[in-house]
Amino acid sequence: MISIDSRIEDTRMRSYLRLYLVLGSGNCEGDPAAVVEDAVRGGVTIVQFREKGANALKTPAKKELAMRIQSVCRRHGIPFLVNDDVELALALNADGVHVGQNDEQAAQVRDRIGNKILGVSVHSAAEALLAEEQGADYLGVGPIYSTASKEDALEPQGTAIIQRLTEITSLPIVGIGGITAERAPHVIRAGADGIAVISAITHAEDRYQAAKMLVSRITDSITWNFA
Ligand code: 3NM
Repeated sequence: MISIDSRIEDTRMRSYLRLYLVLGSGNCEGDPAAVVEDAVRGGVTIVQFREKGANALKTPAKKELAMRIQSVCRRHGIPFLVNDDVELALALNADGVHVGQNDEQAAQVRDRIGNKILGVSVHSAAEALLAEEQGADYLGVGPIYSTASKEDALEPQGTAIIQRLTEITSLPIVGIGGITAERAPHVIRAGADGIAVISAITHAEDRYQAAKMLVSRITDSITWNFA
């Protein structure tokens, strides 16, 4: 468990967002906990358990998988977040919750989770400002590029949305949707603190190497930013 006595500090949140792995059983051929292990060894800095889709596991199997993923995260000292399911996050004492626009209202989730990390998916300036007001710790912004990993994904917005949001909010931002090692530098240079991926890691032949490559592209872009 990440120790959060008060709301997470901005710089710590930004560093956690560097390489964000989102996954559930539907994204992985094998055991998702093994995918997480490889990915975290390769440099993933935060994990979100997102169990969605027609064949999504239901508790108790869902909870059992979440616990195994959480235990990998704890062993490596990185935050473990649960998508949408506040009940599950509280039952497991997860480090946080991520909600979308169609999930429970961010303000209500904030009330329920106290100082745990709260991430909110936003797609516009108005949604970003509302999320900030309602107590979000970071914004997930997407889809930046087209994605096959989310059934109800909106139209890709490109990196311009990230730049726009950095102008109106000081919240940490992670870009999501269709991000690959090649595209990661564009997302970082637009002002994102990090990138969130599903398929770039879960569908990679070598998940450890894929994560390593993503980290290296991100790190290079950040250096380039301040050079
Ligand atoms: N949320 P991949 S896009 C989970 O736009 C998710 O909010 C999105 O998967 C959003 O890295 C997305 O394989 C899927 O494209 C990201």
